[in-house]
Order: sequence, then structure tokens, then C-alpha cells
Amino acid sequence: MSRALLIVDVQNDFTEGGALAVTGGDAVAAAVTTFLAAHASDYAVIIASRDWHDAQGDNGGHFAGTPDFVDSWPVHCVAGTEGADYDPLLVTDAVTHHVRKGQGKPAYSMFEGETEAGETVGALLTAAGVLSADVVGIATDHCVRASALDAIAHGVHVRILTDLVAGVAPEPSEAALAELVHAGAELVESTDA
Ligand code: VGL
Repeated sequence: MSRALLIVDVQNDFTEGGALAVTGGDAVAAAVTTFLAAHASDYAVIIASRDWHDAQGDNGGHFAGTPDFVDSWPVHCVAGTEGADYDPLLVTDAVTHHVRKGQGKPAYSMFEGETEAGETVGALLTAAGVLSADVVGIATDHCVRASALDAIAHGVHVRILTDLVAGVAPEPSEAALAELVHAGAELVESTDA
């Protein structure tokens, strides 16, 4: 049975010091690197996503001068900037596919993104015969949530590695994990993965 690892948005703007810093983001980046060193060979595909917004315009209302931090956000992850790069604590050598999303529009799920070759995450999972996926990254209450729900909708069994995710806010993050369990996801610690 083929398994995928989905690494969501471990980018400078979502870790400490970034434009939309998520507390614990650096720790997630480092812990995913440690996890990959031991577990990369468990996975048929390892897909990492990056939010990749346009410098011009508000990306479909995603950027706002006075953001509500639910549907609108400070400027973040502008294509080609340092903020959009992977956090350097994340070592990406084992990543098999890099997906970019959100050009000109909000895109919380990595399933909305594409590789440079134009492949979608859904197509990659289907091509690799993936039946289960482990999801890690940032942010639990937004892009991890949306990506995991789309993975379930694609028909794969999803596990959230709970010590390898970080959320914008505690209550919505708890709610997102509960929603994911109701949708069929399993919550496991990376040490049990
Ligand atoms: C994200 C807020 C805005 C995320 C992206 O990666 O979870 N959150 N854009």
C-alpha cells in the first residue's frame, strides 16, 4: 500500500519572524526534518506545498490592510520573496514534488496547487497508487485543515501527525482536528507513525 507524506506550507512567512508567524512554526520545520531523516523511505511520494501569491493586487481579497485573520491576511508568501521560501530548518532533499498555490487567489488546500510541470496533488497521488497520506505543516486551522479534507475527499486514508503541525489560534486548531476526525482522519504522534 503506497503512502504519501504531505508537507503543507512550511515557509518563512508562517514561522517565527515571518509576516504571518505561527507560534511553533520553527519547531515544526525542525521536527519534520528529523522525521524525514528517519522516515522518508516509508513514503512513495513526499509532496511539499508553498503558498505563492502575486505581488500585485490583493490575491482575490486574501490580502488586506486590516485583515480579520480568518478570511483576510497581511501580505504574505509573495512569489519569489524570502517569505515564500521554505523555512531553512526544513530540509527538503527528500521531497519528491514541490507544489505552488495561490497565484492571484486564496488557496488553502495544496490540492489547488500544481508542480512546475503542471501536475496536481490529486493526480500525483492517483499516479503513485497512494491509499494513505500523512499530513504535517502549517497552519492546522487553515491550510493543513483544507489539504487534509481534500485528501480525504480524494479517497485516501489520512493521518495527521499531531506533533508536526502548528496552528494560527488554539481553539480553531482544536476544532479543525475534531472536524478532520469526523471526516475520517486519524490523529497520531509522529513517534507512532
Ligand atoms: C495559511 C493563512 C493564510 C496557511 C495561508 O498556510 O495555513 N494561513 N494563508
